[in-house]
Amino acid sequence: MISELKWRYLDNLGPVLAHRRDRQPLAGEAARVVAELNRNGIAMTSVAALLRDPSCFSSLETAVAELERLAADEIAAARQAANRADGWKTYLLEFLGKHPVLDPQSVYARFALQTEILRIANGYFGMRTRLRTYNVWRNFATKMAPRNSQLWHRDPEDRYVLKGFVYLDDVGRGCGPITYAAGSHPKGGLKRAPAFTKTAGDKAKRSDDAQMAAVVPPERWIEGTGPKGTMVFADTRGYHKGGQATERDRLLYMCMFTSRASRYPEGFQRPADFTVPAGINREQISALSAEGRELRGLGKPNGGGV
Ligand SMILES: O=C(O)CCC(=O)C(=O)O
Repeated sequence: MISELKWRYLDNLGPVLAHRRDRQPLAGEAARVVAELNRNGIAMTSVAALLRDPSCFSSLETAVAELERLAADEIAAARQAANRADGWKTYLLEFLGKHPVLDPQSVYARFALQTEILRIANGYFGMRTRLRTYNVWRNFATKMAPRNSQLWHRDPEDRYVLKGFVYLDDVGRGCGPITYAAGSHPKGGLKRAPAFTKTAGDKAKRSDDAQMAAVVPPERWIEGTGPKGTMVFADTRGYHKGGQATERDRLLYMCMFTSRASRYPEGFQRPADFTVPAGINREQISALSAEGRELRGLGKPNGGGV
């Protein structure tokens, strides 16, 4: 409890006050998503239900199709390597590289900074959040036993870590949907941690299904299956696993938000001459701020688009 108070009111006081000063009440689908996140740590919605303007999703689909066309050889090679057990997440290809260059004009940044998404992130945290990374993932279908992030784990980057996943193709059970132990997020008050196995070279504690089931029964596991356009928001400080595609690849866009106080380096490469684009609002400026400092810029009143 003390660390929650310290995190919120010492380490993040500025973002908390800015959020309280400027926030507009959440309504409709965004309000439902935040309520469900608060309750379970995961919430599902869709582009059609959440976004006022679906055009950014169409632009995302177009951009990803072009990436796939340009990287066809790399994808084929990565698919060949996906069954190798001797590497880190060989089942996953990150289209924008491990550390994408932060480009606020790109569709990948614009998607994450859409008003509805940022309001969900800020509403869940109760403060202005920072966008820490984005990427496009292709999880290759393999026949191997679960490993790395396919086993239950919690993400380390902050006290709350909000990831948004947007499905660029249908995700059924055989595509390795994210699976979440409802109520295991920091707001859920789970009392017991599961037993785990440590693997050489991996800092995370990872649990198999039996170990997880001893703490959160499988009836409380939420599987993020859904058609193209499904959006999943999850506080990945709660226990989750995913990406173990067995029948068909999974293709999705992901973005991640933390508080300003996260001690982890951001996932981006931030260009030395990075500047805030004109015409964005204050929540978006905060989300694009670098570690340890706020970007300067008056910004438009919240609610403007990117
Ligand atoms: O691939 C998934 O569904 C889960 C991803 C994951 O474990 C993570 O982002 O921490």
